[in-house]
Parts: sequence; structure tokens; C-alpha cells
Amino acid sequence: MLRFLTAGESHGRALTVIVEGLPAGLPVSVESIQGELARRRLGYGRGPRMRFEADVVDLVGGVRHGRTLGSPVAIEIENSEWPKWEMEMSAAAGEPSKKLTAPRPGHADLSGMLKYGFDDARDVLERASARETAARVAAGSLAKALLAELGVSIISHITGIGSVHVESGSTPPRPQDLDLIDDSPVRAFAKATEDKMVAEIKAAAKVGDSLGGSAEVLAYGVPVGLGSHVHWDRKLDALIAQALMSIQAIKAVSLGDGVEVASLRGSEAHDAIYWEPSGEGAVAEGYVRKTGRAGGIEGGISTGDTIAATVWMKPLASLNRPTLTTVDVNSKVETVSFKERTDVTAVPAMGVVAETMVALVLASEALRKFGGDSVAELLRNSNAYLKAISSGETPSVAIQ
Ligand code: EPS
Repeated sequence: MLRFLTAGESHGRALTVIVEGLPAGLPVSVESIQGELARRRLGYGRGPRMRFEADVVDLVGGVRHGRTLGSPVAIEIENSEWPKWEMEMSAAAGEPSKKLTAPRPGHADLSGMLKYGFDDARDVLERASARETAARVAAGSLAKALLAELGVSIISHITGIGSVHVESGSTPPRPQDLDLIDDSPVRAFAKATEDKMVAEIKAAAKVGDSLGGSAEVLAYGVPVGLGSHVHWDRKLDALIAQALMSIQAIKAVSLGDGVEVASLRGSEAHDAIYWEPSGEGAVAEGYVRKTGRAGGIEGGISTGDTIAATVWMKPLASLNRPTLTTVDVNSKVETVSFKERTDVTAVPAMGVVAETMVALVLASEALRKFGGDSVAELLRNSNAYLKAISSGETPSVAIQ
């Protein structure tokens, strides 16, 4: 329902994103997009580039006088170093000054070179780079604006960096905690782990190594009924997992206590349902779940409870001190990979990208459920549904 396409290379002139399917009348500003992009640039452990990358945004189409027109929204984000890379990354015919022939293990380099028939890893790495996530975050800021109209807010916090983890069972943050999280150098909610995470990053940086980690994304206020049990490609958890797994360097995704419940018995692994008509947290009528093991999705349908997804990132495959063995594609001689400027960890930024991907899925599914060419029509439809569902007038399939 909501589609987006990104284009652009890490050291090309700019990144471009087109978002199609947004209703008319959604408030959008360069500042709101830029605000989200600034959050993505945060994080202790980023490399030198993030100290000068400014993510200058140009709203090229689809918005007039601060509101969407219902037409595709096009956004461009400049790459600050373009003047330095203009020759190397030029679209005009020519040759690179230097070819990268020792692919980095763990990267798309070698498989991409073999698949596309390139003899220079730069032809692959420029697009495989996580710089592309800036374009996704720009698109996600529009999805978040749409969800805000529906009362949905999405936050994230970092739950692990290297060997440091937030204790399982800790109280999750609420939307009002987001500023506090963004103020943390590692975007941690649990202050107890923040210092340990920073120390872990310092230690890895000292020896030129990299670190992975995990982030939890929480979506508050999602109505019951997004996604569907009826077909594999309509299941909300499957759509979220695919979207999160598509983020560069992500190797695992779970919903709720997805990993932990696999070792429990069925009697302990699910969220019991209670009836409390005036109870806090009732999702529709008076149905309440007091635990969140399912992560807010059952049978591929949102339950109305908070959606919780955890996403795990591997340590970045670019190392400031490359040590992994590889093979030069020309000589076939064993060597270590070429050195490419990199971050020690991008986990704090990854949390913001993960919010973005969840927002894009939820906005798309909200549009599928409620429809509407304008925000006003979308809200009319969703309010009618929510009213029916909370008053006990369960929508009927019978023809009246
Ligand atoms: C990246 C490598 C680094 C990161 C970059 C992603 O860039 P460079 O090679 O230019 O130093 O800083 O991330 C961004 C620029 C960004 O905006 O996130 C990579 O290879 O994935």
C-alpha cells in the first residue's frame, strides 16, 4: 500500500527516495525529516564520516505548503563528500583510479563481484553500504507522521553491544522516554549498561575491531487488526521480520519473547486473556493481556498490545585493522582485505533504522486496513472501526 524505492551510492552525489501511497493532507516538513536523520547520525562508535555528514534534505516533489498532495513524495539527501568523490564515482564513461580486488569477508563484496561480473569491489560496496539507510529513515519519517495521526508512536532502545546486554525482564521504555534514550551516547534506556557499552566500544576501537549488538523496537498504540492470519504474505510479524532483516548487517529478528518461549511449556509461553471492561490497557471492549510474550501479534494480526521486536546486528565486516584472510581476485593469492574507512559500531543508529522499517510496515498495513485518499478520510475510517470495536459492536460479515 505504501511503497518506497531508494537509489544512490554511499559516495555518489546524493541518495534519493520516492514514497508512494501516502494520503493527501499529511503535514511534512524538511525539518521533521532532518530531525529523524539527525537521530540516525547519533551514537558512540561511529567513524569520522558521521562528524561531517550533514544529511542536507531537499523535498523534490509530492509536498505543497507543508502538506502531502497524495502524489509520490521525492526526497534527496546530499552526500557531503561528493566533491572529493566526483571523479571516482562519476556517471560518465571512464575508469576508476584504483580497483579494490581483495574483497572483505562478511561483506557483499565477493558474492556481488561474482554475481554482477565486476572486477572492482567498489562497484558492489557503494550500494551495499549502510549509508542507504539515511534514505530509508527519510521515508520512515513520513510513515511515522502518518502513524502519529492514528495515535501510534514507535521508539527503540539499544539492548546489547558486544558482550554487554540489558538484563532480560527489565522495564521497557515508554514513548515519553525517547528523548532520554536519544541523549544516551549509545541510545541505552538502562543507564546501568550505558557505561559498560561505551567501555566495550572503546576497547574494540583500540584494537581496530568492530562490534555488533541488538535493539528493541516498541510500537505503542497500534490498533487490533493490522495484518492477517489468512495468507503467509499478509502476516504482520512476517512483514516486520522481512523489513527488519533487510537492514544491512542484521542477522536475526524476534517478536516479543520469541526466542525465550521456545524452551518453555505452552502453559507458560502465552499471554492469558482477561475481561476488564474499565481496565487500563484494554485493547478493544474490555479484553486485556497482562503479559507481552507474543510481542503484540498473534496469528499474524496485531492484538492491540504494544508491538515489540528485537533485532540483532553482526559486528561490521569492515575492520579498521583488517585481519581476516581473503583472496585477491586477480592473483588468487591469500591476503587481508583492503582497508575502507568504517565505524567501530553502528548499533545505536541501527535502532533508529529499525524504528523506520517497523513504521513503514505499520503505516502500509494501516492504509490497507483503513484506506482513504486524504488523512481526513483515513481517520474517518479508522475512528469508525475503533468505535465499533470498543463498543462491542463487533463488525459482522452478515448482510444486514
Ligand atoms: C559505511 C561506512 C562508513 C559509514 C557509512 C556506512 O562510511 P565511509 O566509508 O564513507 O566512512 O560512515 O555510514 C554512513 C555514511 C551513514 O550515513 O550511515 C558502510 O560501509 O556501510
